[in-house]
Amino acid sequence: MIETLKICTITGFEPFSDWKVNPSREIARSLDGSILNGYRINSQLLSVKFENLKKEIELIFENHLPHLLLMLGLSPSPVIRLEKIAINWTHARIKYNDGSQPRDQLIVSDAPLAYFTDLPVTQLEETLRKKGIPCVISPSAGSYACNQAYFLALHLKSFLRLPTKILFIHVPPLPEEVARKGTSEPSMSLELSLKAVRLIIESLGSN
Ligand code: PCA
Repeated sequence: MIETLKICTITGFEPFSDWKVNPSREIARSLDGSILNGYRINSQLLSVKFENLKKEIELIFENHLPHLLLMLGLSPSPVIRLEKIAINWTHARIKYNDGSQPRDQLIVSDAPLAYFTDLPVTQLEETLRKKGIPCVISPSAGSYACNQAYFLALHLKSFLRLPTKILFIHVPPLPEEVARKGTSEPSMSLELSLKAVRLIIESLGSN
């Protein structure tokens, strides 16, 4: 049979800071190998290592050249955040896992200051909220590893004129992790965050 499925790559991050489990990695892992709405999904793990991220992003395009690239990360926010913008600036409040802590730096010199996603965030936000999943369009993916990875992916797409559609989605921490830490941070179950990502893939179609 002729393979007509398109490729969707989902990235998740390794744990960092005082988080022992990163839901973005768990979601990416659990969707790996599945077929959804005409997409064959593969998942890729990204590190929270400042110097490694560029190579890791390049390898995604070299090895898979996905039609759709959904990048996931953890953010201690009460809702799912659809990141509209990646900025060309890094300013780490906490250390990366490799011990580095870049401050007030461009991510790529001689590159634009920001990129927008080319996916319809307004429509996606509406879709999730109609299904009872709290979600907002976010104007900032931060200035740490998630924004760095998002910017690098959107920059590569623009520089090489790749057709890949790219979106970064921040998910809240897991309730089990917040319980372990004993803080009053917000959380969302893995099931609900996973449902949100599945709904996004389903509503994007495969065209
Ligand atoms: N969240 C961090 C980095 C890795 C992750 O899952 C961020 O928001 O930058």
